[in-house]
Amino acid sequence: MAAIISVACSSLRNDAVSEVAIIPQPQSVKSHSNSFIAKRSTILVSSAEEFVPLISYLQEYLPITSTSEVTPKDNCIVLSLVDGLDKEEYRLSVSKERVELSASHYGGMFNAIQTLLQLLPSEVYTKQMRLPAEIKGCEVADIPKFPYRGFMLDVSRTFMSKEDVLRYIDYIAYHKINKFHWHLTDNQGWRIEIKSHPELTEIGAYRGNGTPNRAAYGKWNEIYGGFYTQDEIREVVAYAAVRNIEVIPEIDLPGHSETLVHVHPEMLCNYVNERVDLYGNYDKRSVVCATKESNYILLDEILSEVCALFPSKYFHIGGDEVNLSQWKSCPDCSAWLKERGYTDGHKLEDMFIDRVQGILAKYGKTPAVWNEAIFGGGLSKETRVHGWENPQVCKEVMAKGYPTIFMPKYFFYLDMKQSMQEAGNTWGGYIDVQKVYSFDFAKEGFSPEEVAQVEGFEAAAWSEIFLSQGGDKSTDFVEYQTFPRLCALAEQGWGKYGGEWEEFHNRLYTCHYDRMADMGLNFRITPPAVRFEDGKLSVEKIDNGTVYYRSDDSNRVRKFKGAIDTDIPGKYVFWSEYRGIKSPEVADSSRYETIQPKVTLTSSMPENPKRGYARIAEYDNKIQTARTCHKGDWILYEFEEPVVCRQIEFYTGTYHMPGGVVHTGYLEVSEDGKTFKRVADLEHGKARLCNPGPIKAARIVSETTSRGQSSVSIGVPLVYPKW
Ligand code: TNX
Repeated sequence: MAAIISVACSSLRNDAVSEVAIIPQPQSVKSHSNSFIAKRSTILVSSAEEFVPLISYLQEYLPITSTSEVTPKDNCIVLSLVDGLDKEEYRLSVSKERVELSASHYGGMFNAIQTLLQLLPSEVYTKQMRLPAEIKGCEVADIPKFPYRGFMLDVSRTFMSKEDVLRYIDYIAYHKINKFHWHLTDNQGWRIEIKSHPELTEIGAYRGNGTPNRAAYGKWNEIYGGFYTQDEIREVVAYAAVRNIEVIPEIDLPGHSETLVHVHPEMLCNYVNERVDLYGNYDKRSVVCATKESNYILLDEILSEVCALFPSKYFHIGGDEVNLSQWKSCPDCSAWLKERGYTDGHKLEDMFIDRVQGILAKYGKTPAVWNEAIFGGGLSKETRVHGWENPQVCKEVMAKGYPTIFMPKYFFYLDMKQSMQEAGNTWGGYIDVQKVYSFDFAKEGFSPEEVAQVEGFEAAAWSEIFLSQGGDKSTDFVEYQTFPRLCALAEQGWGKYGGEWEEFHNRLYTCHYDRMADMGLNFRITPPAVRFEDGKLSVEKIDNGTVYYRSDDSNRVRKFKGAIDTDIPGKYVFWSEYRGIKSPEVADSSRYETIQPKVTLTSSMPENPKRGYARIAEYDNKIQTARTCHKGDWILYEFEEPVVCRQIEFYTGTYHMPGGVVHTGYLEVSEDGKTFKRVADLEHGKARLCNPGPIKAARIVSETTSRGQSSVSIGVPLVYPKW
């Protein structure tokens, strides 16, 4: 599968020319055999004032002394300020005598340094580089194609500490990502200190256990969350600036504002929400009223402080997924529409965004928005639009003349699953690193003139499910979801100067895996591909891990050495491992085949008529209750015939998505449909039985009253037949 392209990373032997493998691929790179050996005596030289912060940055990785005085003739690494190069353009030249990095601007020099790090052994990323060390011989001339190469991190849904954010800034900087879009507020938490409104974080930064913000994922009994103080925000902004990264804040308005309106209920529309009840079904209105004048005063107070913290010209104000029905139910908002003869609620959105645009203008900022916000037509053409729905929408945005960031969910949403059996969302499809790399303007019908209008790319780490997947180690899961998909995004944004997928993939696993391992990243390695033909089960390695397997018959882990003779291929599970990092497990597709024995569903909870219980007979996943579960509630599955199988799973919530679950409870099964035996406790709303006896009926029983969710989703039983 992986083409053998001569990419070598290990140290040079004799005079062989080792190809350098840089990610993202530079515009031009010529390898040669004259490597430079960095020693303790090597001197780092720069006389340019602009590059001063970069000297200490580089010294963190390469422990050599620096001078700003006379440039020695040899044994030196020189950062030269030259004329005539573009903002992020650079040259890098390695010879036996010296290494020279040249740029006309800070960004260009930072990029040169990143390339330099990739010419060193991967150990450089541990910050414990031993000297002497080889810097591979080459001449590089490089410039990115797109000025915006972004990474969006959602810290509202899953809070990440300042330290974690700083770590992330390092990771993305290593990939020449130059924009950090910081999604600071959403329905699930307000993460930025506002001095004039301390209540926003005092109340809005925490969820659960009686706070006004409903908890998720069964954390009902905990108060959890966090926020960044203004000093911490300044620290992140400054840290990012050293790393050529501009931080763009987002305060998501007027929708996705549940936290804001929970802290300030007076910002809500003028009607009472009938859904609030004693069981913690919080008022889930998420939209700021568009016609209350006082809202704009409050927003001005908030936004003025945020604007002052971020030097970036752009300020992201959201504008996505506004639930217009909330404005339509509001007597004031609907009167506003009526007076003007409008029926389309988007007109209110235009008015709202226009008002916020006016506030930002006072503080010298230009808005950035999600693509839905521009279709009313009121936004100035300077507005930067993040096109997230699909490439076609991006095209429409561009046709209107807006600077556009490409981030269609089908390619660049890092919350999507990387393969069927892994955790993640699915509504943008499965996205693995190859899919990210596969985005191609020509294939999507863009002309070269249109491409010239594109400002850049962005990958989005939405974090609704991070907490539930990683628990206390949720940041590990963020890393897993981000890398190496972000490597492919970086390549897209830089200009995709490399070859086809195989060539990029080769650079990735032959060299970049080591770098990511030394960075300390918990990245995803590609599992092997499984093949079954003529009674022989084999796997093909996709990268350079070692392949292991085990079978259902024994738990012994074995190294895969050659095809396995079997007539039950689904019994075997394979994975690869590289430097202690394990790929997801894979198997022949027969392992995942399920059967659908006839079953009826009843429950002590009334059904949502639109997603009723009869759907279970069709094995349709859209089954839902009309209310949350209380202690003692049950869900009963009755099979027409007793089911005999090798494995069965009963689950609530959406598989891999733990919202709408029976959080604490157990499963009982019955052979005769009358007497039940408790067999398993629920974990994340699920229970799995291996090789159970015949099952005529099964029942999930809730042991707690769930707070903060308004319904339970009921999954269809997953029944895996006997081999
Ligand atoms: C849609 S994309 C959202 C986010 C969610 C994401 C989950 C966008 C502008 N809004 O609030 O986190 O889907 O995939």
